[in-house]
Amino acid sequence: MSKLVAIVRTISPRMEKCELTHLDRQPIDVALAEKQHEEYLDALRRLGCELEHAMEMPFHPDSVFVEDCAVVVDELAIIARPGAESRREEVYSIAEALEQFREKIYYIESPGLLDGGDVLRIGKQIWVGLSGRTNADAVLQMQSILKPYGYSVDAVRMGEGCLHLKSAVTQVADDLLLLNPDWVHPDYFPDFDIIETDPDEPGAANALLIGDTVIYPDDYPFTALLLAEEGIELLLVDNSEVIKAEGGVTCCCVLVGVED
Ligand code: CIR
Repeated sequence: MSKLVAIVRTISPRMEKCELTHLDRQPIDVALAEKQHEEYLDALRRLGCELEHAMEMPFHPDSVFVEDCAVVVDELAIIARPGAESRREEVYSIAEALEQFREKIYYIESPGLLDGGDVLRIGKQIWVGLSGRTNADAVLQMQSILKPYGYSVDAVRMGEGCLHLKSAVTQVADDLLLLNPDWVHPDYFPDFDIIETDPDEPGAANALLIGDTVIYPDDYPFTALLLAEEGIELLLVDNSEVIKAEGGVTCCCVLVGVED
């Protein structure tokens, strides 16, 4: 039997001081963010995840975005080296949380820069976005770590205005991707069918597939409708405060498959 563990972390009371790259700063209601985060954790539990809480980092505004700290595959974990200097310290407590689940833990080393949000993995295929946070050196390091285990690792160029690869494209069913064509070219993913986000909802490509269900923000109703029309089962969450911090639904957990 295998189970899915979701490594998560609480919202920092300083979340309104978060890094912002493409969005204007708007006031963040931290109490509302905490309530929405609880609902998100409930959604993870409802889909069968066991939660593992990483050490709280209240002085790190972006510390809830644990996805950026690590990339986990069945055989090993890779600890990222976040592109934003303010976020570099966040990774160590995630590495600590991962030690109980993976024997082999690798670290992206300088001059490599990698945010986990730039890594899309589907089976043995891995794509790494060359963003403002992730560089080609990190892609080379990922390749040398992962190729011996049979993974392909391909670099992806992205359009202006896109923070991470998974802001631009995520998996929503076995052979189906949700993708914003202004931010990433569909030709990178020849083996997959594509649903394009609604043109009025550029941030709408970030969805979190667990089993056959997609955790999805109710903040993008037009794209949600497109997904529902495709027959995709949606578990809608209100994600307004995380979105103001330039985050999405994938970024608040690290999913780890674990054999019982
Ligand atoms: C940042 O700019 O690093 C945070 N404010 C948002 C990070 C979101 N992470 C993600 O999408 N993987």
